Amino acid sequence: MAFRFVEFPSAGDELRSEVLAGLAASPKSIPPKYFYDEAGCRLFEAICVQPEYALTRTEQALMASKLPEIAAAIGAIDGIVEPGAGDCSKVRALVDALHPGHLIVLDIATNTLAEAAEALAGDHPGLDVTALAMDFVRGLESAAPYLPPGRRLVFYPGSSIGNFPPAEARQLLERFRRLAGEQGQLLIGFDLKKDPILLHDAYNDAAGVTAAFNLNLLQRLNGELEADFDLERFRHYAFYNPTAGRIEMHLISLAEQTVSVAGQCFNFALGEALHTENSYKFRCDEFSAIAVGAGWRVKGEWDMAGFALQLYA
Ligand code: AVJ
Repeated sequence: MAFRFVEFPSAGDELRSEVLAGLAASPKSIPPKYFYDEAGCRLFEAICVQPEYALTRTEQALMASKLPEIAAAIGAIDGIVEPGAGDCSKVRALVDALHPGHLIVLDIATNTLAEAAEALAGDHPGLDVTALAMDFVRGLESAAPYLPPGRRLVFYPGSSIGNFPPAEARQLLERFRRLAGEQGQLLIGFDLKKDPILLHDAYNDAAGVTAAFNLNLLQRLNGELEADFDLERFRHYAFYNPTAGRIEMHLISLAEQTVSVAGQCFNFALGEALHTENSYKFRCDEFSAIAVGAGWRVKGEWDMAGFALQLYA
C-alpha cells in the first residue's frame, strides 16, 4: 500500500483570525469551510441522506449511469487531484473507472481526510495515494511538489464551487488550471437553478439536520476559540435569493446579546444575522461562461434532475 499523509501547519491560527475578522465586520460572517470539524463532517454526511437534499444522491446517480461515457471522454490519465475530498467517497468510482497511478486528495478536515484516504489506499494496492491536510483555498499552490508528472485530472464534485461568488469561482478555476498542468482536465459538479421551493427545502430539512450543521459552527467556536455562544439564542435561517442565484444560510440572533470569542466581545442586536454560507446555483451556460473565463474549454456535459457535471480541458 502506497500512502503518505502531509499536514500543512497553521490551520488553527487562521480559524482564529478569520473568525474574529468576520465577527468584527458588518454584516457579520464566517467562511463556510469552518463548518467541517469532526461533528460538522458527520452532520454533513447526514445532510447528504436527507430526503430533501437530492444533490449528493443525484450526483452519485449521474456518475454511476454515465461513468463509461465520462471515462471515455477523459481518456488515459496519470493522476487525479481532488481538492476538498472530505471522506473520499466520491472519487472511488472514478479511480475504479480510470485506473490512475496517483491520487492526491486535499482537505481542511484533517482527521476525516487521513482516515478516508488511508482506507482508500488499502482498497487499491496499485494506487499511490497522497493526502494533503490543508486549507486549499489558501494553500493550493503548496500542493505542487506532491503532484505526479503527466496528465492530471482535477476532480471537484459536490457543487463545492457553489460556495464561491462568481468572481472568486473564476479565480479558483484558474488556479485549478495550474494544478492540472499541461494537458490537464477538470471534472466539476454543480447544482442547477431549479424550482426555488425545492432549493429552499433542501436547506430546511424536516429532521433539522441542516439547522444542526449550521449551529454546530457556534459549538465549534465554543470548543476551539473559548467562545460562549448560547445555541438556544440563535436560529438557523436559510433561503433562496433568486436575484443573486444562491442559497444563503444565516444564524439569526434571537435576542440582544454579547458573545465572547477568543477574549474579544461581540454584540448581536435582536434579529442580527451572522452569514455562514452562500451556495450558488447555476445554469449550464452560466457556469461554462465562468470556466471559459478562467481559460478552460468545455469537453463534455452531463446532467440529471437538476444537477450537472462538466468536463473541461
Ligand atoms: C458542500 C457546499 C455543496 O452548499 O449544498 C449543505 C454544503 N450546506 N447543506 C451545499 C451544505 C448546507 C453544500 N456544499
